[in-house]
Amino acid sequence: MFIGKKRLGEDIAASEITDHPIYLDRRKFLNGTAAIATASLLPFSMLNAKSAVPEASYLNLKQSPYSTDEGLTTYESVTTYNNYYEFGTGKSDPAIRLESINFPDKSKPWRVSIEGECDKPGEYDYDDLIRPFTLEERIYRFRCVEGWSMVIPWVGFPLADLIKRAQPNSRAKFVEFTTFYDPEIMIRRNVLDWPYTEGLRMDEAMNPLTLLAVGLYGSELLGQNGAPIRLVTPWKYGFKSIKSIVKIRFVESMPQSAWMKAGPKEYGFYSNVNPDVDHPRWSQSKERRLGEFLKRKTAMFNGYEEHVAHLYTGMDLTKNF
Ligand SMILES: Nc1nc2c(c(=O)[nH]1)N[C@H]1C(S)=C(S)[C@@H](COP(=O)(O)O)O[C@H]1N2
Ligand SMILES: [Mo]
Repeated sequence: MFIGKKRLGEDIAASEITDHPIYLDRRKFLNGTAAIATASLLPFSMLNAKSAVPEASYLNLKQSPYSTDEGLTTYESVTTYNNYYEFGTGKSDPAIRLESINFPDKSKPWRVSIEGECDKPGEYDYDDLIRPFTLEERIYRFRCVEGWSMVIPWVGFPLADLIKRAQPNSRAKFVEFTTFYDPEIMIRRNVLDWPYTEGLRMDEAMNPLTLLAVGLYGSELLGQNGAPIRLVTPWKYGFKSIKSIVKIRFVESMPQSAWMKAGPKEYGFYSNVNPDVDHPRWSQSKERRLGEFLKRKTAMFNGYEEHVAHLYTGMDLTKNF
């Protein structure tokens, strides 16, 4: 499905691995111990799939100037500590459940429909959808509303690139996203009104920081991280980054997200990371970076102020939370 797909440690000589442009630099070994370094030279079958990046799906990615150089959260944490409520509310539920049911099944087509107020709507097979776009690697800080944070090397392309091709018309003021939904395989808890939906204002959607991610750590997304394609908006709380997208719709009025419907006093449309605006039930001033012991101060817009503050000029961010 992807260019240059190879399985690490299976058919690549150790010398070749050392020269690999994406993985075998400091990133692969970040938080990495000698044990992991040694493991990468062992046959793939002997690896713990969770502690090593399993597959190099994307090679020679363009490195994004928007990346942070902060230390990465381990691949293991990124792929086993998740929120994906359709598959359970425990942090390890999505990884366990999605591995056991093999979701999404790559032998089945994944369709994404582009709809609403645009001149070029259409329903695309996933491969056709992403083919026109240049994939890059972007290392973003990620902050969950629950108070933990990570640093993740995403692979993706700007949502703006896709929007330009869809040619939204003048009535398109917002973009609404919808997650795949199948009650047969998803846990039918009544936490949320499924399918999961999210939305962005058009200028937020067009902002160069807004990414459609198809991978992380150079590898294809796993089900628990929202395969095959999910949204990433690094200046917003994690719940905006809707997973396993099947629909992108241009609309005139502000869409209701699944979380707004569930708790309008707790979850607003904007959900911008803001240490000064608390969640009604807890403070948002600090965060715990996964893998660290001490909490750190949360930065306004998650540290992306220079890129996004202008989007909210004149708005009362206490009311527009
Ligand atoms: N469809 C869907 N998307 C979702 C969620 C979800 O439950 N369902 N959880 C959100 C929340 S609360 C967070 S913090 C992030 C977590 O992304 P990660 O598990 O890849 O770190 O996904 C977001 N996207
Ligand atoms: Mo979250």
